[in-house]
This record gives sequence, structure tokens and C-alpha cells, in this order.
Amino acid sequence: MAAISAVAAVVAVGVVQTTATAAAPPAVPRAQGGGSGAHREGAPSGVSTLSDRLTTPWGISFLPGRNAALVTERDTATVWKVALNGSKQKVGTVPKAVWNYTTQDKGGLLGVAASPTWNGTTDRAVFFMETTAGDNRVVRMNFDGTSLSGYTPILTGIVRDTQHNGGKIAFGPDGYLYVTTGDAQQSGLAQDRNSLNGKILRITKTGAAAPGNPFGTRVYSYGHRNPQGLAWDRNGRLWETEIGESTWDELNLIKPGGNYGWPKCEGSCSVAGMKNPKMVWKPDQGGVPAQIAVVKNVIYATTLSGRRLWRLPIDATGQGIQPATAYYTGAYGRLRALAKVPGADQLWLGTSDRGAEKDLLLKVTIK
Ligand SMILES: [Ca+2]
Repeated sequence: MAAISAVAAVVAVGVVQTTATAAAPPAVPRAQGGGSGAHREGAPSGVSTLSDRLTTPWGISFLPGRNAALVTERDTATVWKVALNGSKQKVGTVPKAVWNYTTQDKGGLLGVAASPTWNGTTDRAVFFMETTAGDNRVVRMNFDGTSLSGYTPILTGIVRDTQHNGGKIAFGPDGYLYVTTGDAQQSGLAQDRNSLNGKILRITKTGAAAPGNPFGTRVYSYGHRNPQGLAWDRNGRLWETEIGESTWDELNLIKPGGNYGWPKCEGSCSVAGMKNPKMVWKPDQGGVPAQIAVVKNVIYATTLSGRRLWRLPIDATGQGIQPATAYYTGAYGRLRALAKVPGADQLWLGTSDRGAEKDLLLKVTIK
């Protein structure tokens, strides 16, 4: 648990383009009081190594009522239980997950989400998204607090590929499971509302379409390329990060039934019926966002090739983003897994792709 210098690097914000600074932007009101208030709330004040000897941690899900989280490893299909003090124990593996280094396959064991009412006894349900040899799928397993059992697929047949597998899963404030799926390098699937790919899905614990979905199917929003991050703000709004093709990566505010443009639009465009992102990144200028988490109504976003953590304050309208600030640029390599610690103004943050047993879980304190 070696302490590491608090803020390794803060870079200029000019590399991030927000809708407030884009050409011909929509008017984005400043925060009342000259902007000196809410947007300064919440900033990283310290970072330390919580746990080490991990291999590409992909997902983090805290267990209700326990001072611990489940952490998935993409390449090994291993699931760890990690306590708040960083001690970890292997609780099992998820069957059928495939990750092939020789083909640079980006699938494998991806997201994890514990049932919001998980207690280890009457409710033992934990959920995973994985890439198998034949598909991407969401599965349920039982977790009694010590070990995993009872592998049960609940949603299969999501097209898989060597790239663009999506993989984030999270329970919303409404108790339903949200699932991001990539376009599997078949961009037309993203605009096909009958396809499970290129979507945010909203499903029940049995994999069925959740009640109230906009099209009466599992689809919640569409027109996504490779969505990686989901988080809700304190007003219950859903935000999403998405990796674009070559020009723009995106932060989107998700509305049910929304069409987020891909493949017609990458970044912002003017196509009737398609929603523009609230912020975009150039992939080679701090972009390629992975996961997001919200602390004090500030969105934090990890980046892969960007190798930094972005602080993205939600503005006073609740619909836009104030100027962004980067932390830890280059200090830890690629950053992927991210979760807020329940009941604390802290983040857990995972490094990625450093090699077998070389990745870290970091703890970031937000002041
Ligand atoms: Ca888009």
C-alpha cells in the first residue's frame, strides 16, 4: 500500500472540446455565482495503491452491505473479492469466457454487477458480461460471500468480435440491469433496432426486456459504436462513454429511445433525430475513454490510450459539462476499471494491460 504522490500531473484543458467551446455551440449557461461554486466541488486529493498483482481488471462492483467489491479480470476470467483495505481473495472464474492474446482479442470476462439486494443468502445473484467463443452474453451466478457457483446465461447471442464488444453492466436506480454492447465491427447493427449490438440494453434479472423500455424490446438507446462506461448522476441522469472510430470519442447523456448517431455520425453532427455528445475527445489527445463514475456530481472518466483520469464537472443545467481537468497523465499507463466506493468520496481505479499480475487497483480520495 505504497503511497504515491497526490496529483501526478494536471494538463491544460484545451485538448478536450466541450459543447461549450465547439464551433457554433449551443448556449450553455454558466453556473450561478460566476462559476466559482459547484464546479470546484470534488477534486482528487490523494492516490495510493490499494491492491496489486492483478491482470487487466475490467469490472468493479461493490457488494451491498459488505466492505468489499467483486473485481473481474478480462484475460484470466478470474473474479476477486477485494476488501476496503485492499486484501483480496479469488472467489472463482466465470466459465466460457475467452480472451486470446495472440489475436489481440478485446473480449473476455468484462463487466460485473451485484444484485442491488444481494445479501449472500436469500439473494446471491451476481451478473457478468463475457465474450465466449461464439457470442457476447450476460450471465448470472450465485455468490455466497466466498465462492461463485451456478453459471446461468440470461442473455445470449450478442454478436462478438475481436473488437467492439462493449461490456459494461450496471444496475440503475430503477433496479434494472443496463448493458452496453458494441457494434462488433458491423456498424449497420448499431442502427438496427432489432439487433442487440451497438446498444444500451435495459433488462430484468432474467434477461427479459425491462418494463417501460422505449420500443418494447431490450433496447434502451441505440446508434452506439463501442460504449464502455455507464454512471448515473445525483439527479438520476444516465451518462455514457463511447469509443469512436478515428476522429472523436464521446461522452453522452442518455435518453430512453435516443439514437446516438453511429455510424452516420461520429462526434457531433446535424442529422435530424440523432443526439450529439455532451463532450468529445480526440483519440490521440487524451481520449479513448473507458469507464465513468460520479462523485459529488462530478463525472470521472478513465482513458485507455489517454492514460489519464478526467474530471468532468456537470454544469448547472445538469445537461452539459464544464471544462475538464486531467490527473495522473502517464503515471500508471492505461486506465480502465472505475467505481465509486459506497458511502465515501473515493474511487477505485484499475490500471490495464501492463501484463500478467502487473496491474494495480488504486484508491483515489476526492476532497
Ligand atoms: Ca454518437
